[in-house]
Amino acid sequence: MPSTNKEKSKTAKKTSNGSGKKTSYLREDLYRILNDKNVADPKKEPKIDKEILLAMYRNMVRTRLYDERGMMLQRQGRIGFYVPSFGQEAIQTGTAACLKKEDWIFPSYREPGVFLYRGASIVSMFCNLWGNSGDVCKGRQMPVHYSFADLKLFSVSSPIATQVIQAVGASLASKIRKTKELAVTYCGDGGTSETDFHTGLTFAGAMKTPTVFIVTNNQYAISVPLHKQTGAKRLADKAIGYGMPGIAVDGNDVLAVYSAMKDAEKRAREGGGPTLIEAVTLRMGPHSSSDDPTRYRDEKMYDFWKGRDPIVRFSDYLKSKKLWDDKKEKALHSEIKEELAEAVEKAEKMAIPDVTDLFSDVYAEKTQQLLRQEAELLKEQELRGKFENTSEAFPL
Ligand SMILES: Cc1ncc(C[n+]2csc(CCOP(=O)(O)OP(=O)(O)O)c2C)c(N)n1
Ligand SMILES: [Mg+2]
Repeated sequence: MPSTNKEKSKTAKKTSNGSGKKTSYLREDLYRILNDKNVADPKKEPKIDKEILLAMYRNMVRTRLYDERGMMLQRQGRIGFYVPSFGQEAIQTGTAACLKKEDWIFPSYREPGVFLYRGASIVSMFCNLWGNSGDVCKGRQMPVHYSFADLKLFSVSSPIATQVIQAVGASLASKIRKTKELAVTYCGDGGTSETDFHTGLTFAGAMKTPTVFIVTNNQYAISVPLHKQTGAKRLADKAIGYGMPGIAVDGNDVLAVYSAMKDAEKRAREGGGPTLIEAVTLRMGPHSSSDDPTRYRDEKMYDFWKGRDPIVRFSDYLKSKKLWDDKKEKALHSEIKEELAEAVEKAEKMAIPDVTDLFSDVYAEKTQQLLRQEAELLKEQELRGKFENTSEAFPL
């Protein structure tokens, strides 16, 4: 079982060296199961059914290919905006794989893999990117702001860390109702500087709510590097101040992420209260399709993390267990690419939302003011002709 900072609180050592050896950008305090050669430590290796291992691998590849498709659609000018999660597939999959369908998920905007693992419709996710009539939110949300109430996947919202307090509220409700459902929430390293993060963890610690806080430390908040974000050496150490266990894991080692999450999930489910998991990785893509990371990122650090691709590492592990091979890899890629192509074709064909959808779902019954505004807009449409989608550029 991974030990938390209750038992151990090592700070990160400076990892660079001037000996001519390749510089390591990996903190030494991280919980790891796969070593540098991608071999699992037999003492720590979690017991995971073969079907689950393969489902996890599939989800990581599916997430990567979904992200690639999202970026490509944006570059082709077919959608306005995209936020990729390149390099963060192990964090999303390793945590999602530990949850029950009754559990609540409050994601950030960089967790498409959590939606996919949970079974969200890929067509519906693409419809959100187009903001068309097939989108759950009928085009009233930003792209990548997915929302699946039936899967207990709370709507993504852009203001950083707002989901943290929402998750604590949901898990407090579950504690009061004695349902054994837990709530998991994701935020970034930048998110830990937000008031909502502090408020959420204060309440969770004091009320011992069944919440798991996943902090994806991808070392940047847009262009702001971690050392300018906080004076803390380890984000996992923030847990101490709120009276909960915290653990820092190698976010590119899906087995380590899974083990830390299993431990947190068990604690929450059995009434032991919340846990903070800091999953350390590097954001391998741009912040969003509007960003150019080459203007600010440390290229040596980038190259280092490129050599630690979580998908390659997991595939090496699965190959060593005789569960995977190159033929299966090829088949998986073509199957997923076909699935994505079909989903894109379906989603792109959907009509734009009806203009009256601007006024629906606000209240159970439209107020006088909404009715008046709706009538005005319809009159305008009569005069000018049907409104069309003219959003070619996205400002963010
Ligand atoms: C409250 C708030 N402040 C600022 C922003 C602008 N903003 C959008 S993303 C972002 C960076 C967040 O970084 P991090 O939490 O590390 O998550 P990451 O993008 O790395 O996944 C900022 C500052 C915002 N959306 N909300
Ligand atoms: Mg970040």
